[in-house]
Amino acid sequence: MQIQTLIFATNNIHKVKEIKSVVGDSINIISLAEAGIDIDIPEPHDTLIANASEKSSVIHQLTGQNCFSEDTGLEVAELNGEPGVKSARYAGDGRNFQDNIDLLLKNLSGKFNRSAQFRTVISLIWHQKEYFFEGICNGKITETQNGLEGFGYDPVFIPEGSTKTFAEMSMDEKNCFSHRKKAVAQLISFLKTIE
Ligand code: ITT
Repeated sequence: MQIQTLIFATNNIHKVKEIKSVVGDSINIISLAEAGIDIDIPEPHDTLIANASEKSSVIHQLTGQNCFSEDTGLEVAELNGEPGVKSARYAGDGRNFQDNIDLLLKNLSGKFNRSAQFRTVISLIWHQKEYFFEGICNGKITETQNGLEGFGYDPVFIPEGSTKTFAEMSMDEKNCFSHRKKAVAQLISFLKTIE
């Protein structure tokens, strides 16, 4: 079986680690840093799919290589789907994980419905054609933050079927529930079908 190589159009090292842990040896994933590409990829759109598409297109135009990107949002029911596509910059352009968590807990303070979902959209550009894959993880937002693993909103998100936040889990445990893992599993299956 031939191992496929894909550039992963992200500057988020946590995403790179998680996705490499899911694909193992099945795909050769090259991060932007490993490809020597130093670029701040814009995310100007108001949907995950459009932003994912923008990121993969920018890197495809730059390199001409097969590549993929993903855009992820935390969608909270009581906040009408916010922070959603604005998850990285919820509390401002500083993109600070702790500030984002603090604002989220403040906006949910006193709210009974804590339901939320993480949603990941992958845009794959494979031999000039674009394909999309989606993964969703349902769960709830905690009252206080717990755990030190992971990144972003992990300390305040408990996936359905667990009593721990993502930040209290190892990467392998998070992968049992994760939105990103579900989307990547589809990407892997797709690449297997077209070999
Ligand atoms: P790239 O665009 O370079 O891929 P980014 O961090 O800007 O990296 P996103 O716009 O997709 O990526 O991320 C939105 C934010 O959502 C991210 O910065 C985290 O704060 C949060 N986030 C994404 N995935 C997460 C996860 O699995 N666990 C916790 N928070 C997550």
